[in-house]
Amino acid sequence: MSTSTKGPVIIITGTPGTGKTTHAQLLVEESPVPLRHINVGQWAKERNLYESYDEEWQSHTVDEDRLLDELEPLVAEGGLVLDWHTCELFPERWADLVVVLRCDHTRLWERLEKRDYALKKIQENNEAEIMEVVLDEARSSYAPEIVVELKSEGTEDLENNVARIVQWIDVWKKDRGSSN
Ligand code: DAT
Repeated sequence: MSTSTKGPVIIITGTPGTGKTTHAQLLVEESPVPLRHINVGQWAKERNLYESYDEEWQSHTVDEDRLLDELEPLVAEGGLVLDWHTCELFPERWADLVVVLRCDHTRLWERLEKRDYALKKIQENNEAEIMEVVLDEARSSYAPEIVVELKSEGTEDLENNVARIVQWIDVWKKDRGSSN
């Protein structure tokens, strides 16, 4: 568990296009405690935390050691939402809650097409979603009681999911209050 007293560290993960950033943004607005949203992909890009560029996949390979070094002090402060398509590199002690977003593969395909992803990248992500790659990763990296799988297909799902996470934060806060 995070040692923070300020706020929890929540990881929102899932295949690209499942709604991580959309959820993180709404959660920051609705959270009862201040939360800072870090879109880890963008964060790495802004700081050039890359070790190479993969031509085949048209994507950069993140320098994981440097990424973790830069994130560590922010995690220590607490009150963080980490939004990324993978989660297994984050140390288990960082996470208070790991949310894995899921989406029907037809809908996911449409979302990724709108992003102008190359066909191969759409296929790869679509297959990963069907095979539950990110969910398996989360389950094998964190204690089962902190991993939550949530459907993210429509606006109603988005609102319900964020309301659920807000409820979880309320309980987290109460637990902290009574144990201090
Ligand atoms: P991610 O951050 O996982 O890559 P996103 O938040 O950028 O995904 O969402 C991709 C697109 O899909 C974006 O146009 C918003 C839409 N979307 C995602 N989840 C949704 C939901 N539950 N309801 C409606 N639209 C959603």
